[in-house]
Amino acid sequence: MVSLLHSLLFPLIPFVYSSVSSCPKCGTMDVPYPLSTKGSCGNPKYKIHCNKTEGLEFISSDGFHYEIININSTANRLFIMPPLIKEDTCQSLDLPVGGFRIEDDSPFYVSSRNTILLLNCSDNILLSPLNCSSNSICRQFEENESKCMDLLCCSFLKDASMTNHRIRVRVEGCTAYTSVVDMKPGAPFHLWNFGIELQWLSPF
Ligand SMILES: *[C@@H]1O[C@H](CO)[C@@H](O)[C@H](O)[C@H]1NC(C)=O
Ligand SMILES: *[C@@H]1O[C@H](CO)[C@@H](O)[C@H](O)[C@H]1NC(C)=O
Ligand SMILES: *[C@@H]1O[C@H](CO)[C@@H](O)[C@H](O)[C@H]1NC(C)=O
Ligand SMILES: *[C@@H]1O[C@H](CO)[C@@H](O)[C@H](O)[C@H]1NC(C)=O
Ligand SMILES: CC(=O)N[C@H]1CO[C@H](CO)[C@@H](O)[C@@H]1O
Repeated sequence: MVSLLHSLLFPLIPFVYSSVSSCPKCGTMDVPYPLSTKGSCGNPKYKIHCNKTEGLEFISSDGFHYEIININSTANRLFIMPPLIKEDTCQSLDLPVGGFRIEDDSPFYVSSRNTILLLNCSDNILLSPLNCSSNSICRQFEENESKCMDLLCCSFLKDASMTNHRIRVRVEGCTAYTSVVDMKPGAPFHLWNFGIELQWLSPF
């Protein structure tokens, strides 16, 4: 009986295995299931990009590449680098595509642990639930990022009350942004955990 079972199951194993297998490492980084760097592994809905020289990258729905800093597959989270701010300006490199955006039907979303700092804002955005006061934490960032100094800035927690599929920047709105994960009130600047934390829904 055991050997009959074995002979029945054995030919199936390679097939079953390949349909749920995780992808090979990208450089030194593991690519845990369901993340997928190519069609033959992972789950295709969880596509990320392996650039052999740059490492793992998350690609937004506008085609902008964000470096993946680390992945926690237990918590279904990945942590990406906010876009750089263009030299001598206060403009995020992804400003031309309107900032960070993922499709509404994507299993990835911006987690509610991100505090977003919007920089170089114009006054017409003051109505929203943003903290643009002179003691907003974005002021501390400005002081450490001189290109954005003395321009209007705002901060907010990306919580459940707003869309978790985009961080918007635009000319005549705010032209740059960054994000701090798990911001503790009063934490000194050098302890801020800069990055955008994305979470993914399990594939079942
Ligand atoms: C890897 O990234 C570099 C620098 O951004 C780019 O020039 C190159 O085309 C990328 N390669 C792949 C395979 O994506
Ligand atoms: C992954 O996330 C879980 C849950 O938040 C946490 O307990 C664990 O320490 C994290 N693992 C790593 C390697 O950070
Ligand atoms: C701030 O934004 C305005 C457009 O809203 C832009 O013209 C200006 O160059 C930006 N400032 C900097 C320092 O990038
Ligand atoms: C803005 O943030 C600062 C610093 O966290 C806080 O002291 C202040 O009460 C906030 N203001 C508003 C209007 O939320
Ligand atoms: C590295 C750096 O520039 N740190 C500065 C950040 O801003 C605070 C004030 O909010 C300064 O005290 C730090 O020196």
